[in-house]
Amino acid sequence: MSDARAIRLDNLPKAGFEDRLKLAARTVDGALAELLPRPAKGGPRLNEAMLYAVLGPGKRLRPFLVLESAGLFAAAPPRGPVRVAAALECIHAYSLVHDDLPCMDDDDLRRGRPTVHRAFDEATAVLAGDGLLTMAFEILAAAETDADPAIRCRLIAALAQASGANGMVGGQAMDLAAEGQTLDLEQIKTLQDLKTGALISFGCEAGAILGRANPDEAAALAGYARDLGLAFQIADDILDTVGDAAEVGKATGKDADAGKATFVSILGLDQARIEAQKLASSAVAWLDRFDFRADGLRSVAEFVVERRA
Ligand code: GRG
Repeated sequence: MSDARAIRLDNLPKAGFEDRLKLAARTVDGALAELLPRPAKGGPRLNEAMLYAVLGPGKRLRPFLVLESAGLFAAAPPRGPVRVAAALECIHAYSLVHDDLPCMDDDDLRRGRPTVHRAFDEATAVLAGDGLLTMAFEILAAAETDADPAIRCRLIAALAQASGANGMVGGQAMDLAAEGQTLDLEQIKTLQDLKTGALISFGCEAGAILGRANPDEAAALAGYARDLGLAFQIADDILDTVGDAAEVGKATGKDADAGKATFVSILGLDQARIEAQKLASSAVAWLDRFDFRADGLRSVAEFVVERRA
């Protein structure tokens, strides 16, 4: 987006945002606690590991995007957005569990607590991730998500695209393949667009699908999500460089130690901060067509670049 469309973030309404995010987190956690099988037929250990992974103390940013995007449209069904938000958090939680495994990032700490394979064991962590991944689609497929089967199919297809080989899983594969390689800015953008951006985009796309958005509204939300996802990832790289591990809740500096190119290593810290702010402003500008009901989405853009965890 051009700079002309960018607006000043500090003019945006802030009041109530953090409470709104917390309320969304509580609502989605409540839904997740109800939706997860208890006990799973696979036994209590698998069940406990799934709950440990999905109800860990995260921000619930992606569920928030679903709820706020759907909230723009009167046509969204009453229970659908919470269920879709829960399904999206299942996918996100599974990706973190698998990303932390010894065969991937081999991390001991996630969300300020031992990773799932440390708290349980490696096989249980793999299965808990698999269980959450598949649970997400079970949630979307149920009639309670939306009475219209065509809407449910669109949600399932969109989440499969966002999380699969052409989305998050593809981004993770590119990331693994990039170890020891020198990536340029465009290559990093493509990688991160898939690895992190695809799920963030699904959050807004799902709101548009549930809300029966028209093509212009859907395109505006897609533009917002694209810029927001990139701003989020740059902020994540900044946190990985300057963040405090205790506050961030996971090990920091691992990418730099592994010689991986990041937005910070390519742009430098100051320019990375400027780019993140620019993208957040640009994300907000996409929301011009929406009224005050988009204030939650506007505030998220600021939150994403200013967050410390
Ligand atoms: C293993 C299939 C597979 C995919 C892994 C998402 C991902 C791909 C790996 C996570 C690694 C990582 C730290 C990516 C940076 C962006 C990111 C997803 C950060 C964590 O998301 P937050 O900050 O976490 O929203 P919380 O804990 O708040 O939910």
